[in-house]
Amino acid sequence: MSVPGLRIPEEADLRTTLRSPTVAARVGVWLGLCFGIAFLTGLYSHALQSPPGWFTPLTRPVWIYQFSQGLHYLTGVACVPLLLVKLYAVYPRFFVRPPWQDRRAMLLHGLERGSIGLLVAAAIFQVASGLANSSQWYPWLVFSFRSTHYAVAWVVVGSLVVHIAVKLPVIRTAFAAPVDEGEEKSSGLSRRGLLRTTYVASGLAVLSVAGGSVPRLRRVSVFENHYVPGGGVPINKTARVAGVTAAATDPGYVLAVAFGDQEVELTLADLAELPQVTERLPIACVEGWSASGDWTGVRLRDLLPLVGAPAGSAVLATSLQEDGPYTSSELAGNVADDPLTLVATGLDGEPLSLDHGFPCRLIAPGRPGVLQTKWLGRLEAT
Ligand SMILES: Nc1nc2c(c(=O)[nH]1)N[C@H]1C(S)=C(S)[C@@H](COP(=O)(O)O)O[C@H]1N2
Ligand SMILES: [Mo]
Repeated sequence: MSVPGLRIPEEADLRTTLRSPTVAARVGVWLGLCFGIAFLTGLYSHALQSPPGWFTPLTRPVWIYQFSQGLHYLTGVACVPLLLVKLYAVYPRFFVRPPWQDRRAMLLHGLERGSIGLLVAAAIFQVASGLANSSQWYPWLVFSFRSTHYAVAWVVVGSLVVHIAVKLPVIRTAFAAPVDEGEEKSSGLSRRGLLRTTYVASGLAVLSVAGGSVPRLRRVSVFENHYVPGGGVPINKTARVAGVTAAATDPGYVLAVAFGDQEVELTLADLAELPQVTERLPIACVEGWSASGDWTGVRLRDLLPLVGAPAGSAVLATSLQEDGPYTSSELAGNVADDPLTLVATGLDGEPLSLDHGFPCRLIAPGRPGVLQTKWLGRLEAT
């Protein structure tokens, strides 16, 4: 039955010079590159937060995680215009009529459609969930952001590999001819024009948020809100929101340091008597901003001998904060032993503020912000 005047369009009805493999393939290359970089940097970030047994975190250069996570975030943001234009260029394919008559062709068709459906859904999910997370909008009521974003990353990469393999002949043909081949002179947008607009849009999208890590770009980064007027390290979660104000300002505060059944309790005065160092280190939040500060405090490795823990022991750092996802973090042996890994009590020449982790917080090179535990209560060597 068909309704007069109402007909499901066919692919050929929707093809235009812009909605063509020529455009799709070119945008696809950039999209593949951005997804590839986001995938690798994402794997690295995930490994730091859920380290497999064989994994040793890198601590030099000190900005290695700031760099890799900055790339992760910015390539993800660059994907927004690229993905939209890519979908625009290929959507006529959505209306391809299945080859019902031929069972073999039907099977292949189904596989191809299935893998593309998976790829499109997974790619949209990655970009959307990453953006939501970076804007601290957490509609993650039923699933955890990190484990889901990680799992779906594998779906993207798997279906992308299949997609590229299947489309290789189309991609080859698309690149064999000049961009404007077969294009009639018209007053409308040309393929070159669309491609240029897409790349400019991606560049602008990156600039609109890059100020979260690149101070010079602050003034153009209209979507970046982690900027502290006058400079300095932003505050991710305040003591009030974390519910630690009472515990952190308790005059009886002590930092417990333990190894096996050995334990010492250090007051702030005890900490102040140990050798002090000041090091410039970045905080690089997984959510896409980073900032460096001059952190003053005691080297973590100088605390271990107080409880007889051998150099190179791994350390579990626990916050005074009771609930929340970041109340403790583990330091691999090489990180705990690093001379730049500090129990900080000062930032930028001032005593550490309550919101930055007073009485003391962890700061170490090459670590995701989520592992730079604030309001330390206990350090346990293992
Ligand atoms: N106890 C505790 N430590 C924490 C957090 C937290 O919520 N609770 N947030 C972490 C995150 S996500 C980041 S990015 C850094 C930010 O440190 P800052 O607020 O001093 O910039 O602290 C980390 N340490
Ligand atoms: Mo963070």
